[in-house]
Amino acid sequence: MAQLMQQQGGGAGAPKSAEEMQAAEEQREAAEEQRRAMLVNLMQPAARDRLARISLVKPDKARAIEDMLIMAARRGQIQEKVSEPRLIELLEQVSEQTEKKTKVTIQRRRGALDDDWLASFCLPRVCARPDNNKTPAMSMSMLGTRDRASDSWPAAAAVAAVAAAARQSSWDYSSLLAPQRFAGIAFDDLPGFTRSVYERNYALVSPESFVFAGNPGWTNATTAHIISPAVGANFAMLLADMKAHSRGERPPESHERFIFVLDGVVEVVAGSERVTLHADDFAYIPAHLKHTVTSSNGAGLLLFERRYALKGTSPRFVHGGTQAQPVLPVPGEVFQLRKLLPQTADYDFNVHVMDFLPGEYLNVKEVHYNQHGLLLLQGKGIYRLGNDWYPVQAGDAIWMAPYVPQWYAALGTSESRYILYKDTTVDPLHA
Ligand code: UGY
Ligand code: MN
Repeated sequence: MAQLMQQQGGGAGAPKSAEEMQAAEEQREAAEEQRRAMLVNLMQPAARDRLARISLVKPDKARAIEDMLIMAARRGQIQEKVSEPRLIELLEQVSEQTEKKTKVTIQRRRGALDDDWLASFCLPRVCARPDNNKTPAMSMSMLGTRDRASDSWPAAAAVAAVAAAARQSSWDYSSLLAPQRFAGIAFDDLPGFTRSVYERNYALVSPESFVFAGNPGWTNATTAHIISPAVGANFAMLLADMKAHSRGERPPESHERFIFVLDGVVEVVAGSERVTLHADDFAYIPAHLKHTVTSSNGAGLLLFERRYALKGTSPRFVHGGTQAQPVLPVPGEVFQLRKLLPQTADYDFNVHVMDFLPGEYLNVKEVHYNQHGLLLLQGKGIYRLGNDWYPVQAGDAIWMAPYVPQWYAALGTSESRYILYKDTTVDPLHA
């Protein structure tokens, strides 16, 4: 032990006592253990095995990849376990970067973590999308936490492991003053923090509050009901996370259903029609029409459902692509408006898709008897609901009850798009 103390106690400062050295060793082991636990939660088993094999021959490279994954997790940029194919991509990127760096003689100094690397984990709601091309880029991975039974890693373990990793690399306060702080702060990393609010006549539900759970009408899929008649709405707004080989059955006969594809591909069979829908496509299935929604490889859906409220009318099965719908004139407003359902008296609601350039805002500070369910598909801005003003970003969902004052201004650097349920042809004298 004396020899060990001599070896390790060299350098500045008083030699460490045996107890101190033991405590330091125990701390190091605990930190390593927590790091291992975190990595287990960040990678799928096949990815872990591959990295373990790499570490046998290239321990430094494996360690660097682990550091990057931990840092990405720390920034809230990993929401799904890293798969083996994803890990292979990352390994290739590292090899390319190492190659580039060895070819260049003068190189700007970078930390252990390369920002390009982090960018590859970036979710649209965390990072700006300068390459915005009007294509909605929503995916289920940005729609927040799954239910407890799912495969997402426990936040407490992650936080503990991140803390351990930080401790291990000594006191590193550099990020407090680093330029990245201007890129946006991941508030949802703060314990207990959420932007979700529920008020008498509106709700803002941000993705960290979405709770996905099994639903008897769905096989191999989970759904999150964000709005339902339980809050006084005349409709339900839900997200469906469809895994491979999943299926959704029709809702009760009296319910009509609107499907908007956020991610992946689904097949809808409704009566004698069969259509394949991709991201940004939609379908409306009238009440009483038997149908199924299936996905072979998985998909993310937004659904609006309601009890059909009209009599003596006959809405038909409708489907299409959002971009193929004409932009409609909106006198006095600047946003681009598309309506996804026919504007006839057969439909008791419509679904609007509204695009705003940064800096554009609603001219009318609306107050009306129609109800809304909204999902912000892209961009960010400020939503006024009642007397409150909320910063909002892609992935956020909003419920607006009749007569709630509402207003939106698009901010940031990329275009904003939201999809909006709006009840129509409802007699305002009929509560
Ligand atoms: O049509 C509407 O009521 C829509 N302009 N409302 C909204 O964007 N909040
Ligand atoms: Mn409105």
